[in-house]
Amino acid sequence: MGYRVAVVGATGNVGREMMMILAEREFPIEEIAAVASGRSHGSEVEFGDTGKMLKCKNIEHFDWAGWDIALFAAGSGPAKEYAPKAAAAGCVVIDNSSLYRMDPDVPLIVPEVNPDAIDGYAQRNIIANPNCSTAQLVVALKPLHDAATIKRVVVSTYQSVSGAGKSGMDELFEQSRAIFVGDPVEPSTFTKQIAFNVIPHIDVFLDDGSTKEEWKMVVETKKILDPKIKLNATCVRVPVFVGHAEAINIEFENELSAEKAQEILREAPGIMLVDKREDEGYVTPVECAGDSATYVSRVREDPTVENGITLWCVSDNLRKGAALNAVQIAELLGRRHLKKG
Ligand code: 11C
Repeated sequence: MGYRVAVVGATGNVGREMMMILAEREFPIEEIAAVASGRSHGSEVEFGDTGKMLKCKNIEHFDWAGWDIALFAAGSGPAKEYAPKAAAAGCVVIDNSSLYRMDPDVPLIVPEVNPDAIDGYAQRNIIANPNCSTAQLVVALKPLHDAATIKRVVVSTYQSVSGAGKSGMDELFEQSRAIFVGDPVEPSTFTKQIAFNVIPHIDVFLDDGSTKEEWKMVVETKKILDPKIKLNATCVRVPVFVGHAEAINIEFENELSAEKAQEILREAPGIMLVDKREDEGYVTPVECAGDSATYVSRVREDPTVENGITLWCVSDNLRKGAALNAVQIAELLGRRHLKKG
C-alpha cells in the first residue's frame, strides 16, 4: 500500500529531480502524477530511471481529491493559486517556493534539523521547503549549534546557475559558446554576463542594500534553527552548472576546537566530512552534483574571535537544496502522520 503523489512542475529542473529521488528512494507510491502548466500539457516525463513515462496533466484541470501528497516545484505563482486548492481537498502540499516559508502556520522543515515542527502541518495542510542555500547551511550548523551554541554566522555563497532554473543553465552554456566563437553576449536570466564571471546579485534588492536571497538565508535560518542566531550573508552567482558552495564563518558562545567540530560533523546526519589538508582533501560542486550529502571541508579555527570556526560547505542545490529535502519531508510526514499499510 502506498501514497498517491502528484509532482507539480514536473518538467522543470526540480520537478524532474523529485521524480528521480522518489524512484531512487523507493518512496511507497500507489500512483504518481506529473502535473504541469498548460504549456507542458501532453509532454512526457520519466519517473526517475524506471522507464515509466508519465504524460503531464494540466494543473488547471487537475482534481486534487484522493491525492495524499503534492510536491510543488512550480514557483510562487502556481503555489499561490493551486496549493490552497490541493490542501483544501485533503492533499498535503510540500512547496518548494518561497511563498509560504515565513507563514507562521506553515512549518518550514529540514528533516535533519527541525523534524518536530512538522507536527503543525495540519493548520494549513502546507509544508514549506527552504531555499537551497539555507538548507545546506542549517544542516551544517545544527550539530555545531547543539554543541557550542552559535551566536553569529557570516556566510558567502557561490551559487550555481541551476538555482535559476533551466534558463540559467542554458544561459551559461550559450554564453560560454558565444565567447569562444566571438559572438556577442546578451544577459537575459542573469543581470550581467555569467560565463567567466561572478555576480553578487541573486533575487531583487531590498531597501537595506541586501538582496532577497540574502534575506531569505537570515529569516529561514532563524525559523528552522534558532531565532537568536545572527546571520549576515552575501549571495553570489558563479558559472557552475550544479552545486552551491558556501564559505561559513561561525562564532559560538562556548569553546569549540576544530578537532571537536570535525568529530561532531563526522557523525551528524546528512553530512559527509571530507577534510584533509591535501589536494583531494575537500569537495567542490563538480563532485557533489548528483549526490545527496551535504559535504563539509576545510574546518579550521578562526583566531580573530573568541570561539570561531570557519568551514566550507557544498551540496547539490537541486537535491538537498530542493527535491531531496522535499521527499525527505514526505517520508517524515508518512512516518509521523499519514501512515499507510
Ligand atoms: C538560486 N536559491 O540559487 C535560488 C533558487 O527561494 O527557492 C531558489 C529560490 C527559492 O537562485
